[in-house]
Amino acid sequence: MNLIKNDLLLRTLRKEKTERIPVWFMRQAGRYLPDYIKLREKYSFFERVRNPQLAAEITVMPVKQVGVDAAILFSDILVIAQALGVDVEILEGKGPVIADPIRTKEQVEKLDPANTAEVLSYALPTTKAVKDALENEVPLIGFCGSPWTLLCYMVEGKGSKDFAKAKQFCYQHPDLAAKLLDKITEASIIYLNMQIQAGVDTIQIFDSWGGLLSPSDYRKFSLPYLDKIVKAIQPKVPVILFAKGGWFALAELQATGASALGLDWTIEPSVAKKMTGSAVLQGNLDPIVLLGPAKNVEQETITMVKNFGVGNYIANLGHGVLPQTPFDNAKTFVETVKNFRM
Ligand code: 1CP
Repeated sequence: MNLIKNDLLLRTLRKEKTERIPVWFMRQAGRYLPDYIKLREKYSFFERVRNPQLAAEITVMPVKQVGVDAAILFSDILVIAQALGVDVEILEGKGPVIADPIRTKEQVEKLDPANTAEVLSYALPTTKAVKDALENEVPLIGFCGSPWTLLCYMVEGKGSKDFAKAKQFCYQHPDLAAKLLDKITEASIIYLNMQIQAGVDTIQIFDSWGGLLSPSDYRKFSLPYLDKIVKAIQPKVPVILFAKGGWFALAELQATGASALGLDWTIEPSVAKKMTGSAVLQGNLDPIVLLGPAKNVEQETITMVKNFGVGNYIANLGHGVLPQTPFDNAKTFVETVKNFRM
């Protein structure tokens, strides 16, 4: 085991004391980075993901250029759909598209988690290439989507404001939905174990569409599957659970035993603390603040870190950084956190 020089994130996840607050941000590896946008002209999205050297180069960019305290593997949550045998394309400006969405019993039965290690075999050389490129400077975060969020894309076939078709499928065929969620869970655990074997230091699970469910439906369609993944992974590396819009489930997400809970910007730090006691919290600046004037970025970031305080806290945005974010504002966000002392 090589020691990581800047291990602020890992120490915070273990609830140890740190000199300052660690900072990284969701979707930091791509999108708004000028050097990434240049690469996009030459290679398709999944070419970038499956080529270890390219994926490593993109993963390290925000560490070198923006100064974040952790790297996150360059990939996408949709690779789990591919592992199960579904064709997924990522179209420029449109996001994920599945030509043949999952809607029937026959389709669900055909999905096979047993092929995961083979379909996603590039994850091993890629993760190793990333670890080499990082030279033990900062920890590497591996990730997957939550089974519920994956179901949303696999049934809807594309991004959506309300994922009405995906939710309708769950209400009409709850048993089939449970089967699909089980298969996604199984593939996700295999994939996360591959990432851990190749050297990731921690895992974040993105339940990006968790907030579309009512609390009781969340307990049906999301929480049990997250719980299963946390129970399988948390004994090996710390798990961060991020459920966008899922503030109502914070106590239940904490009860899974995950090391940290991600927050979006719709919850006050004091309220999140009240709901979770001494949990490690991560978040939660509105990513749209980074589109505004630099002075406001600085002020809002200071207010955020003051309210969370140093200790048991990881600074982040409340959701992914937007593609139109000025590079300098991303940097101001990171530097403001790094310079902050209580
Ligand atoms: O930091 C990083 O960028 C690391 C790599 C990463 C991660 C963690 C990508 C690359 N995607 C993701 C996760 C991801 N993908 C999530 C969870 C996080 C979140 O909620 O933002 C989700 C919901 C997706 C699905 C997805 N893939 C979308 C969103 C579509 C929608 O419904 O709003 C999009 C646009 C993609 C494509 C994609 N994935 C990643 C990038 C950089 C892109 C954009 C395509 C490109 O730049 O070429």
